[in-house]
Amino acid sequence: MELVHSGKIRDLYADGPDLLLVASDKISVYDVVLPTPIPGKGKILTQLSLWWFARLAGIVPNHVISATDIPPQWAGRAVRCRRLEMIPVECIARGYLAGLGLDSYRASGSVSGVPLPPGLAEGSKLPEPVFTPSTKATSGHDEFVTFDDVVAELGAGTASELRRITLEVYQHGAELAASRGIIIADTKLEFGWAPDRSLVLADEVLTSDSSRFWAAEDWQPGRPQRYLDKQFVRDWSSTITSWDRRPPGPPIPAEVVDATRRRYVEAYERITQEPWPED
Ligand code: PZK
Repeated sequence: MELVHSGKIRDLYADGPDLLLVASDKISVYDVVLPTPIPGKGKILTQLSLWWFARLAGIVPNHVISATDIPPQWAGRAVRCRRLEMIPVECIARGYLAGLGLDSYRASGSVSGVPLPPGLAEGSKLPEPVFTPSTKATSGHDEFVTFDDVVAELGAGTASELRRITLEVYQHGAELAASRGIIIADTKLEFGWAPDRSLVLADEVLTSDSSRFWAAEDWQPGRPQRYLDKQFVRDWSSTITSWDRRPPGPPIPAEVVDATRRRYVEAYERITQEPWPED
């Protein structure tokens, strides 16, 4: 099969007219992929994304063709999907302040041109979720763009639809997750056009690799939040004083791998309310 795109964590293959999105067990912290995989991570996140796609199908059509018509070496961690014309805007919804959104707020009081009230802290809940689109800058890092920039690039109709659908997906997902003890602070969605020019939700959806998942019981604005899944790896890596957070990262000890795997399973089980079958 032809590799069409290789990301840090996932790969994209062409299979005739279809694409196969294949998730690995790789994990990154501080944007650096570590040399030790988390066994099962690719499967868990793929199955969680599929669960959400099915749940959200009433809000927006998606690119999934099959989760089972997959070569055996990728079983469970690949999705066969329709090839779309991808929209070059990352559609981000934020309900809480963290990451680059926090940086932007501190610098300007706004994110993607959306003014936010004064006095918010790291991890604060926003008065209401906001659409904060970004584009891949040439530097490789994402750059916020305003809604008007999206209008200029895609037209007012498409821009409004993307904002509406993104906020609806976030609202629905965050509400459901919150009822199960998980705060989804923000999420990044990717869309494409089908041949009939309808908008289709692509990539992965509402996983902890495309979103910030926080344990609701630990949430406390005014400090960096604890991530539901990666926190063990982050905490352990911060004890490796010889690592400057540049590649290559250090190998992860077995007990940190196991604890991290358990957190991925826990997020899957809390959200879907189904036992992870391979646990
Ligand atoms: C597509 N990516 C990003 C994700 C990678 C790269 N349905 C689609 N049709 C056409 N293109 C894409 C998709 C999807 N999804 C997605 N780039 C193109 C990406 C994962 C791994 F290497």
